[in-house]
Amino acid sequence: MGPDLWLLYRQMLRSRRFEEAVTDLWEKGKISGEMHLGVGEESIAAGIVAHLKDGDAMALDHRGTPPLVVRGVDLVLILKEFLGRADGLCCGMGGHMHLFSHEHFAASSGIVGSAGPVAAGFALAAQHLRPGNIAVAFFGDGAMNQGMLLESFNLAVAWKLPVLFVCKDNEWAITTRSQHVTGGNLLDRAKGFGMPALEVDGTDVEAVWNAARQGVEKARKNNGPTFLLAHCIRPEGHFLGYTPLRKSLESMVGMVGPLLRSLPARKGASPGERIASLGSITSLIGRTVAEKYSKRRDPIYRVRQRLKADKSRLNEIEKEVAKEIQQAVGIALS
Ligand SMILES: Cc1ncc(C[n+]2csc(CCOP(=O)(O)OP(=O)(O)O)c2C)c(N)n1
Repeated sequence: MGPDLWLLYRQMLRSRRFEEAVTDLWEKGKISGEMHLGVGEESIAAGIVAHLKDGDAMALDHRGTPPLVVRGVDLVLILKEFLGRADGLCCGMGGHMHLFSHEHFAASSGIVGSAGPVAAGFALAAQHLRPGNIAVAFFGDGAMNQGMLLESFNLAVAWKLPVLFVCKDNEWAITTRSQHVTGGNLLDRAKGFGMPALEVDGTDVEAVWNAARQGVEKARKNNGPTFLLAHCIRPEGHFLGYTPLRKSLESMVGMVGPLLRSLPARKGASPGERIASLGSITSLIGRTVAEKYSKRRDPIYRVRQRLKADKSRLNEIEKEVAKEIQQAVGIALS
């Protein structure tokens, strides 16, 4: 049996609209500090969380809002937390990066890579106290170079812990291209620990749902962890108001002219190296622009295209979601 795409669409849209509302509050100065959004990775949150049941746990990174929204954590409590209110989810002390919901066994942290050990701990507890329950760890490709995450892979395999390790791979860690600081390939790295590793287009919610099902079923049967590499995009850049994205784009554009003019120069790098630099700069510009403006890899657009034959049902869901978010914002601000 396949996923209920209507349900997944609703969940993804709830997350997107919620983060748009958060963006609005942040831009108005009502939310202070950095704000890392999960826009572009709603399909990963929805496709995975759809398999979770009561007693399952989630360990989240600094971009934890989509899984919390999709898991059913009270939106008003999350918003109040972001607003720094004492009646927020964590008494206004956690902000958007350090959230905890006891009811949902969910914990997030801004310490890159910590989702691994936290999920392993949740899974160890489940193994002893709630057999059949599992834990999911969500983290980025940057975290894959953190020792503690790799140590948790090792223990999860050695102790057959019921964990699904989910790497949301957008190929960047702030301003660092992951490929420049990563040896080997991530799937092989996970396999090196003796863990099954699956790769999926993380902007395709159905593909994520199918891959997650395999890992979750295996973990529930006490057959140990699975690694899921989900490729995704981050149209907003690292965090809200992330000028380096625009700035680096401007500076990259500025490099094209000099590189072109240098092609016939007799001194300096070889023509092959110059052409390669030009190629990598132009492809980086193309990809950055495409991620920001093209809908081709927008997970919400993609799933909506598959549902568009039933316009009235889409309209109904979109209206309901808009109303839910509007009401949550209204209550949180009141
Ligand atoms: C242990 C640790 N080192 C460094 C940082 C600073 N830092 C915050 S986010 C980030 C990049 C993380 O990249 P990735 O894991 O790919 O997640 P993304 O932001 O791309 O979702 C870094 C290095 C941190 N928060 N924690």
